[in-house]
Amino acid sequence: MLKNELKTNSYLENDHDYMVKVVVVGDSGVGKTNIISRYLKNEFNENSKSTIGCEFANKTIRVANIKIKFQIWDTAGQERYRAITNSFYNYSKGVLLVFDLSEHSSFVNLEGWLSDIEKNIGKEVSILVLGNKSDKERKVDKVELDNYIKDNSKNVKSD
Ligand SMILES: Nc1nc2c(ncn2[C@@H]2O[C@H](COP(=O)(O)OP(=O)(O)OP(=O)(O)O)[C@@H](O)[C@H]2O)c(=O)[nH]1
Ligand SMILES: [Mg+2]
Repeated sequence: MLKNELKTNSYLENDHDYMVKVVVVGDSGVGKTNIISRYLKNEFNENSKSTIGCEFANKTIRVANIKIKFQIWDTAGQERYRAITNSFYNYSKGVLLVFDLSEHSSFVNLEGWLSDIEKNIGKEVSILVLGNKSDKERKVDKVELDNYIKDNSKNVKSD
C-alpha cells in the first residue's frame, strides 16, 4: 500500500518517467519549424518566420504504459547561428536532420550537418534524415537518394 502511495505521489510530481531530448537541425527554410508544429498541433504555416537561435517544445507520449517526454529543440538553420546550434547537441538522444527535396543544396549540405553532429556528440546518437516538401517538384533524384541511403543507412525507410 505504502509503495503504491509513493508511486502515486512521484507520479503527480513528475509528468513523465523518461525525458528524451531531440534536436532538429538542417538548412534554413527546409521546414523544421513546420514539421514540429504539424506534429504538435497539426498546424502548418505558409509564411512562417525563420527561427532565431532555438525554440523549445515538449510532447509526452505513452509507450507500454511508460510516459516518455520528448523535449524538442527547434534550431535555427541560418549559417550565422551555426556556432550556437553546435552547443545544443549536448545530452541529446536523437537528431532529426531535415533537408528539402526541392532544394538540392540542402541535400548536399547533409554531409556538413552530419560532420557537426559527430564532432559534437560522437556516434552515440540516433539520427533520422528526413526529406521534406515532397509536395513540390523534386530536385534530388531517386538515384542520388538511393546512393545516399546505401552509403549512410543502418535502418532506413524510403519512398
Ligand atoms: N510546399 C511546402 N512548403 C513547406 C513545407 N514545409 C515547410 N514549408 C514552407 O517552407 C518555409 C520554411 O519553413 P520553416 O519551417 O520555417 O523552415 P525552417 O527549417 O524552420 O527554417 P529556419 O528556422 O530558418 O531554420 C515556410 O514558408 C513553410 O511554409 C512543405 O512540406 N511543403
Ligand atoms: Mg525554423
